[in-house]
Amino acid sequence: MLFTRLLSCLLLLSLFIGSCQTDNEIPANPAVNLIPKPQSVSIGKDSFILNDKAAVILNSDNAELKKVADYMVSVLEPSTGFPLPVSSGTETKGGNIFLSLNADTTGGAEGYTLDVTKEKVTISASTVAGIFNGIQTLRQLLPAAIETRTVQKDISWTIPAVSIKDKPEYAFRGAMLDVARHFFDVAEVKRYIDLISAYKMNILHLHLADDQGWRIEIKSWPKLTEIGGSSEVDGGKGGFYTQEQYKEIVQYAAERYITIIPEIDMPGHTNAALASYPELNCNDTATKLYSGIDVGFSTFCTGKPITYKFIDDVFRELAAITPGPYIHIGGDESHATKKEDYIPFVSKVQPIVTKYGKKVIGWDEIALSTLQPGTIVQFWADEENSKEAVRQGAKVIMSPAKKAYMDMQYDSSSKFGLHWAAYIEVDTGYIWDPLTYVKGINKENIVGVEAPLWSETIDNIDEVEYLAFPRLPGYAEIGWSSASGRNWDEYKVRLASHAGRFKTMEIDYYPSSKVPWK
Ligand code: TNX
Repeated sequence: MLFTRLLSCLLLLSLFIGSCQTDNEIPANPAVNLIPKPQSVSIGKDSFILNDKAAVILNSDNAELKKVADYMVSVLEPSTGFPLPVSSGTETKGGNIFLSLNADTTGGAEGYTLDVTKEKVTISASTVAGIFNGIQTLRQLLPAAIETRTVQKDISWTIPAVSIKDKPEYAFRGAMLDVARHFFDVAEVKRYIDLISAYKMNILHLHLADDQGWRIEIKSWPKLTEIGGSSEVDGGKGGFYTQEQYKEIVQYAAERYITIIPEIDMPGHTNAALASYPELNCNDTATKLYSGIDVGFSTFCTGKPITYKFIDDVFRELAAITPGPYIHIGGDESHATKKEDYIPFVSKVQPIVTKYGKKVIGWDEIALSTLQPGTIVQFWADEENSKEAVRQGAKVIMSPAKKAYMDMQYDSSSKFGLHWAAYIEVDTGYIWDPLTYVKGINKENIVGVEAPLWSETIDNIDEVEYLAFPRLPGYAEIGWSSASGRNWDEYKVRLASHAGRFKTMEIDYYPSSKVPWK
């Protein structure tokens, strides 16, 4: 069997250059199957074979570049077993991977070029973030087995000759994880960071507080986690991140060029805080912990000074451990807050955030209030609110629930998920353009795209993966690739070819019948 396979492989080799895989995992040239689709790809004739002699050569002794090289080795080493020593110098010898910082800024803050010839692999960019993105592309050019975490003996680590120039359409390409309805621990969040970074997303928004749980240690208000952190949907034990653990997540994300956006939702979605501190309630009585999935029943007491002292303490502590530029104040579905209280509340909270050096993000309802310059509105449901935000000069993050909510069921038979906004099959999730989705919200108004994942129905990382995959690569592509190059019939074939990667990465994806899996 092996002999005939090798023979046919040799025969094929004389027809066109491919790799002699003993497992037939890469039927097509992986360069045509990249997700997100690069700006330009030109495919050459030869291929590069990575072997145990390969080294990683940096063109400068920039410490950040060295870190990214070490990251690349940590991705490539476990499956290949190759040592891939990293050094810097002017060496140009064949057989190696070259990571080069250059002065060509046409790729912007995140673009890169990737050149693979028979002799060598070169990733160049003017920023280390660009090099990091090039490494994600390189992963996808290798056989899917590159993602296994044990040494694979019989694989030829072939990379097709290719010349790629690439840069993103949007600077903001995000995913959101609701760690409040169900808690996900540090290891689970790191796993999610690894998965989203493989598709070049650069934002992870963590929904850290809601009715069912408060998930971040606030040292000046310790009962938030002591009491508010102890519950979750369906009566589970909940959990929370200490500030040290949160910093560890932030650091892990930063090493993958991902910015963490922390959200403390208010004035509604606050039962966990209201259960922890009686004084935050208008009647000075703590509420009971909540483990259901209703929304819109809780509110801070917007008329009390202690409420703003509380918010100030929370955002002061959160800003101090959040290097990223944003803090998300929620603001959605505050049905228990009177409109005449909601509007001044949002006006009072924005300057608290900016006082600590952060930009405000809020769900689209906050546009009912006067937005401070620099505040960003996240469109999820109400087009009028979002257009009002634009009228006020705000920029918008596009997260339309009918398209981008990964907690929506694929169809009525989906094991997990809700369906209040829509059923979102993989094609439905892919076929939309942030630029045309809401008339009157145009390119100059949009910072980017985010796909939220609410966790009422999921409580471990496998269930996260079932809802996020295979939709998430599509959202990553909508954020990264130009709309003119996107079309479902072409994309679905590329997506199908990623099944091997999903499997070796042990992603529990939903095998949608819309995708022609091989
Ligand atoms: C609406 S989206 C919500 C969340 C729920 C979600 C469930 C948004 C800003 N609010 O509180 O978890 O629906 O799909």
